Amino acid sequence: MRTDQFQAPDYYNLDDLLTDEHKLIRDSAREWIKKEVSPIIEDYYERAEFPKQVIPGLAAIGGFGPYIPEEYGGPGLDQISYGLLMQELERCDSGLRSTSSVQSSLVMYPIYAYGNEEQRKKYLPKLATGEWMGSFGLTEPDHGSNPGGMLTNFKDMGDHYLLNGAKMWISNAPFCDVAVVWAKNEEGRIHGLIVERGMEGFSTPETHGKLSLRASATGELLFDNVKVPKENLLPNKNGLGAPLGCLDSARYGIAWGAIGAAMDCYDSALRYSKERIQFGKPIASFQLMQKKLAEMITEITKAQLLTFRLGQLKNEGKATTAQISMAKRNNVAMALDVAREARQIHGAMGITNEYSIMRHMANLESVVTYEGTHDIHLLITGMDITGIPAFK
Ligand code: TGC
Ligand code: FAD
Repeated sequence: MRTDQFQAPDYYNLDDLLTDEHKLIRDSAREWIKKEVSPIIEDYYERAEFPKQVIPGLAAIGGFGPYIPEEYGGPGLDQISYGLLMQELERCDSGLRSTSSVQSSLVMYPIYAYGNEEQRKKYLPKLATGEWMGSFGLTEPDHGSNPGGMLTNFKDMGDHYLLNGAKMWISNAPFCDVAVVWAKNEEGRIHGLIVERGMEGFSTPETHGKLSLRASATGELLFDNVKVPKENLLPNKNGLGAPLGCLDSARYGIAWGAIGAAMDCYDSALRYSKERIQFGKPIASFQLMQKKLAEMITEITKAQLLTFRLGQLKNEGKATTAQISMAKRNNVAMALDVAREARQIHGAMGITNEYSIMRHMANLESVVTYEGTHDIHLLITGMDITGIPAFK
């Protein structure tokens, strides 16, 4: 079993900008991961299985709804704490962060922000402890980057809604207890519905054959004349802006998370390069190796500063969709570059599961696609700076 020797790079003393509470939250998460998750993650990744036994621990470190107020069972933390938690989780594995992101930003957030008091009280406390796990159904087989074209629909049957359609590529779907599902009403307006496992006609088949994000369960959400009680409709926001608002929160978490994956790759590469001897010297003594390491730490540091500032804006309620989009795109692309360079530094060892590099690299291929592809985020920045949407 591999020992987790991770030491976090902090080239610009970012720690000085964190509060004692931030550091406590981050360090507790790091300690829990080293003890409970790092020793098992490679095994679960190889088996293509999510390690469900980590759910209570994830809840205990505040990994489910970090910023949800205490009155609904959340820890009521600020946005920088949320970001630091995502950084630590993805430092271990993007799939671990995904499980937390989906539960927090894509299930708890819409229930908190768009739900009524009964819905908040019914669902949020159980989601915060992990007693219930949730999923978020936006993407469909024929509508990924263009969710506004979705076909999933519901009809008003008087005393209930009748839901039909299919969602695909849904994280946590195979074991979710509840799903926040986006569907069109008879006028074509998008609404969020809470669908519960056990409702007749609702099934969640698992998607197999993934070569990325293997320690996260992905599946479909299928609705065949599902009777959804009327009280399960999220009443306080509708239209495409409702699911996109949830994505703002999840993309923000990914911006932090991707830095964690990059930090792990860099830390491993730095250590390996000082230990590995070729031509009678540590490979870290070669100029080309130092160029790689110097560029890696520079890009990580730039991403850390960008994201910390974004966290301040988010705490002040001022972060825009376009600012969040830029950080998601930049940091994931940065992490992929860092992972590829780190893989080279490890030579042949880099392709084995003795190191986390190849797993991070494969995971990041999902992260660069989900929550808006790299190119969709370029177009979001393009639209923001020119005022001209170029999606269609
Ligand atoms: P567009 O016409 O631009 O916008 C429709 C309406 O939505 C409003 N809006 C937003 N509102 C709140 N928050 C945001 N972030 C918003 N972005 C847009 C917009 O103002 C408009 O409102 P209104 O009142 O004028 O109608 O929409 P479009 O159809 O042209 O599409 C734009 C586009 C392509 C940027 C968008 O649809 C998009 O972001 N596509 C990417 C899809 C995506 O990211 N899917 C993610 C699925 S979930 C997932 O991947 C989970 S992965 C698991 C994990 O997180 O770990
Ligand atoms: P497409 O939209 O078909 O895109 C294919 C290519 O075309 C991309 O390169 C894209 O950038 C490009 N493209 C598309 N439109 C344009 C354009 N206008 N201009 C230029 N280029 C364009 N979704 C959920 O709802 N919930 C989840 O929990 C969830 N979890 C996921 C987990 C994993 C592991 C993965 C891989 C995906 C998950 N998704 C989830 C789906 C994810 O959000 C979509 O895969 C993503 O939005 C892209 O959609 P698509 O795969 O259909 O690609």
